[in-house]
Amino acid sequence: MWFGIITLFPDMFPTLQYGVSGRALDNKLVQLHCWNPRDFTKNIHRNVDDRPYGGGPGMVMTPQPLQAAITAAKQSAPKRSKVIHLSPQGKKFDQKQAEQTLAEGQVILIAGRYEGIDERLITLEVDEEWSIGDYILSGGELAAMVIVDTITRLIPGALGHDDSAAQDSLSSGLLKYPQYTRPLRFQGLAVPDVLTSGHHQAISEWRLKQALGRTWLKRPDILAKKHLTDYEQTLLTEFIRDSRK
Ligand code: 4G3
Repeated sequence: MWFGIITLFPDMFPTLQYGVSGRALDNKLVQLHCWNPRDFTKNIHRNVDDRPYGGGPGMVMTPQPLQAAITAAKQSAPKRSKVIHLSPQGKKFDQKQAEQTLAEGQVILIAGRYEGIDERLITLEVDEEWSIGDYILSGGELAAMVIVDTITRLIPGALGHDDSAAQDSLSSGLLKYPQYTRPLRFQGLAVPDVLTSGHHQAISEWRLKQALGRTWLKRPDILAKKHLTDYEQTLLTEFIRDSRK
């Protein structure tokens, strides 16, 4: 997977050198390249921003250095690459979008600063706008890192064990079941007996029931969109009945 990042702060991205994403970078499963618009300025002061026409607070990123940085990124991309602007106005980034982008193999992410970027740059160069959630960041870099991390952990072999990302929460369309490790009792609380029974089918069934039940309790919006098999519906009905006694 190839990521091109357009950012005034490329030094923020070594944060991805930790954990799963760090190993994926080391193993060349992921390539991450930054282009800094400041390196593409045509003015002697290397300015990348200016005052908004019409007045108002703050500064706006000027289009020329951004366009030149995007052109350089496109030339270095392995294939024709979608250009994404990270913005609170964008379409919500989710697990499905992550899977689709992994299938495409490359993406260019624009991380804006200040009050935003000149609208004409968006018109000319941006294919889509994505948001990681309904809140405002000081810049698009943290949003870009969230997206890189989410896509990276879907790459086959990126998780350092044979566990498939397909088993993760949300890939199944459900929240994760509860997890336990040693000790068997902690502060008076026991591990559910079924998990120490050695009965693998019973464990799988319990976990699916918990995943369905938690999703019903905490994210009914997710459950409403998901088709349940007869078996899943039966387990959920049992969970709901058990939760009422
Ligand atoms: C506006 C993304 C804001 C224009 C970016 C950059 C939140 C998100 C910014 C612009 C951001 C998000 C930077 N804040 N929710 N701030 O994904 O070009």
